Amino acid sequence: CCRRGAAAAMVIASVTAESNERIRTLEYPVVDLSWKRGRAAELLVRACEEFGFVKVVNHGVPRSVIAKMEAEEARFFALPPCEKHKAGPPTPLGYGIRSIGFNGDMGELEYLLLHSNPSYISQKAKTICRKDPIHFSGVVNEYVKQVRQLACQLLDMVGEGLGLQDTRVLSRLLQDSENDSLVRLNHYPPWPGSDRAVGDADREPAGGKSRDKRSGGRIGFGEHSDPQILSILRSNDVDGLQILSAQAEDGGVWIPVPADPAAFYVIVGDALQAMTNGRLVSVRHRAMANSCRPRTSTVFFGAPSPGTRITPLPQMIKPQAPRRYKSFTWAEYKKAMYSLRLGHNRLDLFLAD
Ligand code: GA4
Repeated sequence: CCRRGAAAAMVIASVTAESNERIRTLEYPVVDLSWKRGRAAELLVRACEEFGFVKVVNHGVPRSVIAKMEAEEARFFALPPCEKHKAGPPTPLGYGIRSIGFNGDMGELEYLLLHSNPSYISQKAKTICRKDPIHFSGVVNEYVKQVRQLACQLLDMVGEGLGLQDTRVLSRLLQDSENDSLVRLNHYPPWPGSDRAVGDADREPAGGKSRDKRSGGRIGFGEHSDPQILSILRSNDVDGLQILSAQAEDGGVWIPVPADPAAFYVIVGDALQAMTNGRLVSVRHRAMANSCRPRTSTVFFGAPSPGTRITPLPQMIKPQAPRRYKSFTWAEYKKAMYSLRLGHNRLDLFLAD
């Protein structure tokens, strides 16, 4: 269900979550990109400040592009294991099953992690899809192109909403020919235990087990923030995504975000939090794998080039908002992230003195 928040006029979707014999109504923001640009930009910024997350509808990515991508993903995950392993191991890119990263994190999923560079995808397609590599790379490259455009549009709106002098400063990072953006195809197999209620459950310790302590729900991909600038996620019609509310007063509540295959979900990453000097927050999120049906999700992670310096934008530093983060390159941040567990608050390592 949807309502317009009275004071904020931010469109909020609410979801009723049942856990521990309590029923709660939890909310997350929605922005319709067919609204007037200025208004949408203002609300987008508010959503990224308050939640670090927003669902976007009327996004303009053609349905045919999405459908072809979904079909290729289904085809890939249906391959025999030996064929899928030809794309792996994930070091860090490639095909992975259960194991996430290099430090012992585990999930209930299999995935294909690719660089978003078109020539990388075309090369990789030859190992992934020997029968028709050109078709595979054509479909993935077109999807990535469309979703990157969406990410750039959203970043320009963020630039406008923040009142930056150069509104394109963020989107240019994703358009750099050396940008380090990734695309991730996830497949969460069904859980024969049928659908379970997983609402505002206890927080899992960083890099924790694959069960949620309070709800008993099965965690597909554990709690973490995305390291990049902006992530654009889409899933099939199976629920699973949960975001951790950023409001300190509720002690961190998991908000289940119902699946909507017609929408994209936007996740603020650590690099954008750093560049906005903490004004936009990188949201902690996770994926549950509780459904009796398989869940698939596709995520574009928009990142700058390795040599780009991530530093709070001068306009974001004010007497009432002193500099919060050191300056670091994307390559330095990646080095730190791969040396740490999934759930680590890695941006804290870069706090200004
Ligand atoms: C989380 C966001 C993206 O899925 C990802 C992940 C990456 C990986 O799977 O290789 C990481 C994780 C993610 C952050 C910490 C490190 C690296 C697994 C992990 C334990 C592709 C990314 O960029 O960072």
